[in-house]
Order: sequence, then structure tokens, then C-alpha cells
Amino acid sequence: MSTLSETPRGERLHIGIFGKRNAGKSSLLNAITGQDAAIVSPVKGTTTDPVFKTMELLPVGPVVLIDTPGIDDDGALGGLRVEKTKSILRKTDIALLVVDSSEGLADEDRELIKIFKETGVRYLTVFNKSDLTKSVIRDGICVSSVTGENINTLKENIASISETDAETHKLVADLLDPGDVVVLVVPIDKAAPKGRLILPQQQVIRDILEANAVSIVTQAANLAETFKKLRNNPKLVITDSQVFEQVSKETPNDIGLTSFSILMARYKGVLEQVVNGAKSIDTIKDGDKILISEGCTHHRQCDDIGTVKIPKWIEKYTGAKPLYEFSSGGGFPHDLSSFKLIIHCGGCMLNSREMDYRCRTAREFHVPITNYGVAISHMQGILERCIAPLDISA
Ligand SMILES: Nc1nc2c(ncn2[C@@H]2O[C@H](COP(=O)(O)OP(=O)(O)OP(=O)(O)O)[C@@H](O)[C@H]2O)c(=O)[nH]1
Ligand code: SF4
Ligand SMILES: [Mg+2]
Repeated sequence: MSTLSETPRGERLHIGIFGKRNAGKSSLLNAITGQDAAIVSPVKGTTTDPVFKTMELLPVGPVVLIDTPGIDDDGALGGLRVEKTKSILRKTDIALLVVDSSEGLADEDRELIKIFKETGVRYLTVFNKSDLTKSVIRDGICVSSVTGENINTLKENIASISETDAETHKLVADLLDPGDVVVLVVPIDKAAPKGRLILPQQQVIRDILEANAVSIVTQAANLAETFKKLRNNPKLVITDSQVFEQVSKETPNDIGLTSFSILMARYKGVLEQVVNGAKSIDTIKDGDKILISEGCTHHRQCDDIGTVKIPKWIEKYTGAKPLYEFSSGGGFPHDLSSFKLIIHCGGCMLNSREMDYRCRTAREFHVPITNYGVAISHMQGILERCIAPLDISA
């Protein structure tokens, strides 16, 4: 779990290390980090589960390095490992394809390169074990994870291909002018974690400060009083979706209103799709299957929204009794064909690439996808109002 001073995982550049068994993937992870983070051995298939290592990688910045099981693993268990490796690829921003220099590129490596190209993942081919061979071929970089040869050059190469990755989406700063006042409505209830704000709230406050604007944070019960105390209207009210109804009633119509999850969807580049997806709630009938998907399992900041509240609201809004399936964390069904609708959480723990994969998969299966905040505001009839401050229309 990250601490408050760390860059959240969803914001870190994800560097996946792929290749055949024994190519030296784990050794490379250790050489890059300068630590014994992953187990190395001459036995093929040593890494059976992905290993995640978060760190500040100079000169790249905050990253998650991910060591994966060999792509050429066989047998039933091996097949599972290959599946895990492929699921890592979904969240990979930059792939390092590790090849044993003394063996050269194999069919499996070419297959991986094909997948990188098809899915638009930038990659570097890393010919490892350069200490064992003198031949010079190479459309890639030769390194030795044992002697450390060229490891710094590899880091520089990663930095240069990651530069084009600089995040272009803004959370809220682009909607604000210096000095604007923004009121944030944050419920402090049983579901709120003790002693801190949740990630989207922290990120929004940070973004407001970056715009040289002013944020005022309050609970819904104090909102009317907060407006009275301000000499001028705030530019925007940003609320937790769960108290939308109350906040919408109390916020005068000439003040912009939106929610953390709507801003998050825009930031991840999926707002239009999730806004269109919300309209499909209207067509839900008895027995239709709805997938409710959450991006994390270990510290569910979203408590029972997905499992209890959303189903209740859907049934009240549609009058229908649909069936629900739930997924959480890295799990997301490959086959979406049986679903009529997907309702996803805000995805604050997922990086844009993973969120984009989920939305793309939904498009491929022609299944509408929406998110908690957008679904709730649609069912409360205030979606138009909540997206009005942003640059799209429903
Ligand atoms: N000489 C030399 N040996 C290396 C180098 N990198 C890795 N090795 C050796 O190659 C063997 C396999 O290394 P690992 O890092 O465990 O390989 P892996 O790709 O993670 O293997 P799996 O986890 O089984 O998929 C070990 O015996 C390492 O010591 C290198 O640069 N030079
Ligand atoms: S369930 Fe989703 S929105 Fe909630 S904390 Fe986890 S990743 Fe973030
Ligand atoms: Mg390994």
C-alpha cells in the first residue's frame, strides 16, 4: 500500500519485463533497481507470479517495474502463468523484451513483438548476458545484468521513450483560472478511511493548487453555510457521487457542479464513453446481466457502493431485477458477450492504459460501460448539469 508521500501506483510509469524463461528477466529487474528484489536461479520457470517493484528510477521518475513469468512456459500451470503475463501487458506503458544474447531472438520473442505492436505498447529489446557473447547483431541494446554493463544506458533509453508518455489529460486545472475558488464536498462517514482523504480527493486538491486556485473542503451538511460565508460564488463545486442529490439541490444553478469520478473519467480519457454508457441503464430489464467492476481489492475505499448501493439504485430506477456479476482488482473478464452493461468504479488505482483496455474491450463486445459517479448522476437526472462544466455533452 502506498503512503501519502508516495506517487500513487496508477500515476507511475509501468515498465513490464517480458521474455523467455531464463533470459534473465529477474536478473535485469535486480540490476535496474540495484536490489535483490526478484529471485534469480538457473532453473527455468523460477518466477511463477509477477513481481511488482515501485521505485524512483533515475532519470525516468516514479515507476512500477514488473517482472513476469517466462512466456514460453508449458503445461497447465505454465498456461496460467502465460495468461498472467498477458494480463500484465494490459497495464504496461513500456515493455522490456529480454533476450538471451547467446540464443538470439526466438519465435516466442517475435510473437511478443507482434503483440506489442498490435496493442501499441512501446518496447525495447534488451539482449542480456552480453558478457557471454561477443557477436554484434542487434536491433536493441546489449546489457549484462551480472556485470552491470550498459544498465545506465538502458535507463536513459527508457527515459527517452517515456518522455512522449507525459500525461496530457488534466484533472481540473485546465478548467480554472488563478484565484478561482472551488468547493469540494467530501463525506466523512463510516466508509471514509480514518485520518486521511482518498486518492481522487488528494489528486484534485493538488491539481487545484497547481492552477493557483483555492480549494475549500466541506461536508454536505455544511455546504449551504459555506456558500453564505463566501463573498462571491465559487467557480465550481466538486462532490462525492454518493451525496450528489443533496449537493445538487443546495448548489445554485449558476454554480458549476461536477463529481470526483466524472473528473477522473475525463482524466483517464474515457468520459464520453462512460456518459453514453449511462444511458443504457434505461434499457435494463429483468434478468439482464450487469458486470460491476472495481479496480482494487486490498483497501476498498469504495466500501459497499458497488456491491450494495448501485444494485439498489438500479432496481429503484428501472423497476427491473437484473443479475449481477462482480470483479475486482486486476481481474476483468475476457469475454464480455453475456453482459448488457458494465458499471466500473472510478478506477483511481488503475493506470490510464488499463482503464483504456477495459473500455476498448467493452467497445469490441459492443457492451456499454459507465462508472459509478456517472451512473448515479444519470439516475438522479443531473448528468447534464454535472458534465456541463466539462467540454462534452450527453
Ligand atoms: N552470465 C550471465 N548470466 C546471467 C545474466 N543474467 C542472468 N543470468 C543467469 O541466467 C539465469 C536465469 O536468470 P533469471 O534472472 O532467473 O532469468 P528469468 O528470465 O527471470 O527466468 P524465469 O524466472 O525462469 O523465467 C541465472 O542463472 C542467472 O544468474 C547475465 O547478464 N550474464
Ligand atoms: S474501488 Fe476503484 S475507485 Fe474505489 S478505491 Fe478502488 S480503484 Fe479507486
Ligand atoms: Mg525470473
